[in-house]
Amino acid sequence: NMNSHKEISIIGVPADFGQSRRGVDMGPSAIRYAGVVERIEALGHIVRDEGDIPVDIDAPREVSGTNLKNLKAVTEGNRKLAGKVSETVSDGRFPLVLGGDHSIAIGTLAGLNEHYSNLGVIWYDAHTDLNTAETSPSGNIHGMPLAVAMGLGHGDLTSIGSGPKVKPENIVVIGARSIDPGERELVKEKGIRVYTMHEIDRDGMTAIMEDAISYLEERGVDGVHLSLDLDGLDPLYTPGVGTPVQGGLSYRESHLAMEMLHSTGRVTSAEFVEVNPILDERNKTADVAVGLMGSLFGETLI
Ligand code: B3U
Ligand code: MN
Ligand code: MN
Repeated sequence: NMNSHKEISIIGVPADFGQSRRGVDMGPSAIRYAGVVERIEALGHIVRDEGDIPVDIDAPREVSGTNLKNLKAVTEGNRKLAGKVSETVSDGRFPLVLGGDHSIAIGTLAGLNEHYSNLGVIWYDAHTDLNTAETSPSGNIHGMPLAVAMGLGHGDLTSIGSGPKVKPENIVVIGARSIDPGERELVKEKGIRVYTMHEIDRDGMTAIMEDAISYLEERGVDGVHLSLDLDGLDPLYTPGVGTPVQGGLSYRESHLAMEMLHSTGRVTSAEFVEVNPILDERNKTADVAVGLMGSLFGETLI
């Protein structure tokens, strides 16, 4: 539709420091190869590919002596990303961030925080990403970004940008089915709205999305960020992810969710993360990611 054209900046983040499987740094390339620019331009939007945030992919890996792997590299990359995201919003453009592993959400949310005082966040993921160094079973920072955004975790990470980036009551998680004990406690303690696969199976995606959207509207959010981890979908549809979890969201549920988000007109930024072309089958996961972006930006069947 001609009245809702957006100016969209694509920001690639070729970083894999938040987890232990190499290859997710090639996610932005795989998503570009799958035709992201053309797909979104075809909807009438003005798309500018800003290229990639400079990431030192050859930085040495920190494997021992810390329960926060590659803390320095994750921190540096996220500082740069936060600056770029903030600049993009200043220019009146919609930031569309391509990962990279999910630790990059730390930088995206830090950048957005410069512009929103009551941001809503939709976290589409098999995991809740609410670990801290104390609760993490892996030391992988990609399992921590939502906690960091609430101001919980290592000071190097929480101090990117200023203050907490999102209020716990402004978060909705969709698709969770692998939740660590410390994360479960945090969900209860902070009252985070988590729609697990149980609720989605029981009520259906339509009801879940209607509930999620009206929940955020009742919170009076001044923007909505979609953080979509491709492992939220079932590995049948998105096998190219580092930590696949069976029993996930379907291709059809996910498109429906994106279409419903589009029709709210409220989404102000998005990121698509964890596409790992090394683990993928013929770029299937990147293709699915680009299809979901199409629906998010207004593609319809007729
Ligand atoms: N919760 C586990 C596993 C995990 C989190 N995010 C992903 N995997 N992609 C952890 O390591 O924190
Ligand atoms: Mn995940
Ligand atoms: Mn994640």
